[in-house]
Amino acid sequence: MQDAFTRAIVSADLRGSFLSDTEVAQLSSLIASGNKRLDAVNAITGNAADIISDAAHKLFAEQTDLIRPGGNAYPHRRMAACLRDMEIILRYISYAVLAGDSSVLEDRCLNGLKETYLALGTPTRSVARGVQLMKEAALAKVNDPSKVTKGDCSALVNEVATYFDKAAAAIA
Ligand code: PEB
Repeated sequence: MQDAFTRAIVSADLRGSFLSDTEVAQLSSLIASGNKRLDAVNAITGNAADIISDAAHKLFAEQTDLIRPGGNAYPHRRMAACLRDMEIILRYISYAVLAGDSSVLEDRCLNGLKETYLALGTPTRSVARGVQLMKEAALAKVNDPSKVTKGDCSALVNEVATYFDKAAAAIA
């Protein structure tokens, strides 16, 4: 697992060189925007239950077969497994946002996940759609200017979106 700092160090060490000016500049902007990042992590972490239930309701409204007999989210045991999976994926995305790096998400969550779903008979595209719907719900929370210092958070919002896209693409 890496974060933005270890990633820069590993890459400089592979070259056998000091950190480049660009790398130092990138890390200093990461530090300068650190409070925004923590606000984003907080927005996801503190609203996780809302984000998951909002996305799940939309997913089951769009794909009603999932919750009918024979569907992969039927009966309650499978529904519970589905909501739990969405929570696990969101949790790893929140770690990636904190680290400013997707390796924790890739190594500990996405690695082999599609194969697991194929073996279980869980429809992978439906899980991917669930992740996309969590992205919409999470970005609405991250973009919510109430209770935080107002400022430009577009770069951070774009970065957060990439972690959801990465997760959806790994499963679909
Ligand atoms: C991944 N999910 C399931 C299982 C595993 C995972 C390993 C099998 C074991 C179990 O049931 O607990 N576990 C999960 C994960 C990590 C991990 C993400 C990462 C570290 O360790 N069914 C649907 C929806 C979707 C869904 C599309 C969006 O119809 C999920 C939710 N996952 C789902 C379901 C099961 C499951 C298991 C229904 C149960 C399948 C079954 O038992 O038939």
